[in-house]
Amino acid sequence: MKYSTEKILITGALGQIGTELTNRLVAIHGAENVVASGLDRWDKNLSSAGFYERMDVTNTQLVRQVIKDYEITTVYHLASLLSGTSEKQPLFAWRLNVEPLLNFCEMAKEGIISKIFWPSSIAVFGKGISKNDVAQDVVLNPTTVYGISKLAGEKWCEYYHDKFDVDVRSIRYPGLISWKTPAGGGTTDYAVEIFYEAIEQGRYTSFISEDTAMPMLYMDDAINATLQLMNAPKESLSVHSSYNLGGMSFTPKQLANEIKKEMPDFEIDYQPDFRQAIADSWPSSIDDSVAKKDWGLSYDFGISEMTKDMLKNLKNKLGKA
Ligand code: AKB
Repeated sequence: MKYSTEKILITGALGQIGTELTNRLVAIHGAENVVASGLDRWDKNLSSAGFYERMDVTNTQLVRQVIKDYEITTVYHLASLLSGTSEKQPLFAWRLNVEPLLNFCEMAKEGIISKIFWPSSIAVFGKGISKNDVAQDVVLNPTTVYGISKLAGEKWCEYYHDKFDVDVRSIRYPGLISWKTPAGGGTTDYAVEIFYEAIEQGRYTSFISEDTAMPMLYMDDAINATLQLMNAPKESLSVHSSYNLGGMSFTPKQLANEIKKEMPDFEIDYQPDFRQAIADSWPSSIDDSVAKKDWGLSYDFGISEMTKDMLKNLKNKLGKA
C-alpha cells in the first residue's frame, strides 16, 4: 500500500493515452489510489488500477457520485472523440468533448476536486495560420468539429482558472504513437496503423499524402510530459488555456523510409481520404518553447528511436518477433 495525498480518477482509461497513463499513475500513487473509468468492460490485462467504474462521462450525476464515493482529488479527463470520428458525429462530439469538462470545472470551483488534466490538440490551430513552428499565442481558427470543441474547452479552462482559480492544466497533444493500445478515429492514426500493417502485411496504404508533415509524439514522451505538467508548481505556469507541444515532425514518406531501414521489403502507397483535408488545415510543426521554459518539457524519442522501439515491441505483441 502506498501513501498518497491524491485520489485519482481517469476517464477514457482504456483508450490510447488512458491505458498507459493509468499504469504510470498506479506505479506512482498505488493501485488503491487510482480509479479508472470508461464505457467498455474492464480489461484487467490492460489496466492495473485498483478500481474501475463503467460509466458514461456525460452522465453528470453519476460522475459526481463516483467522485464523492472515492473522495477523488485529481481528475485526468481523457474521454474524447478524435478528429475523424467527430466529423461523422458533430453534435455528439460537441457534447462529449466539452460538457463533461465543464462538469469537472464546476466541481473544482465548488471545492469538491482540486486538480484537473484535460487534453487539447494541435487541431485548435486551423486555416490561415503559418504551417511551421507555430507559436503558443497565435490566433486560433479551427475548421473541424474536433478543433472547435478543443478550442472551446481551452477557453473554458482559462475562464475557470482566471475567474475561480480552478487548477486545470492542459497540453495540445500532437499525433500520438504507441504500441500498447491502438489509436482510434484520429487523422494522425496513420502513423500507428503503418506499424501494424508493416509487420502483418509488409505494406501499407496511407490515407494521408506522402508529403504532408504533422507534429507527432511517442507515447513515453507524452506520458512524461503530462506528469511533468501536473507536478509543476502552480506559480510556474503562465498558460492556462493549453500548452503547445511539438514533439517531432515528419511526413508519411519519411516515416516509411525509417521503417524501410529496419524492414527493407516494406512498401507504401497513398490514397488520401477525407482526413487529408483535416491534416491540410493543421500545422506541420509547433514551437513548444513556452512549455520548455515553464515546466521543463523535454523528449527522449526522435523518429528513428521511436521507429525501432515501435517495431520491437509491436513484433513481440503480435507474436512476430
Ligand atoms: C487526431 O488525429 O484527431 C488526434 C489529435 C492530433 O488530436 N491524434
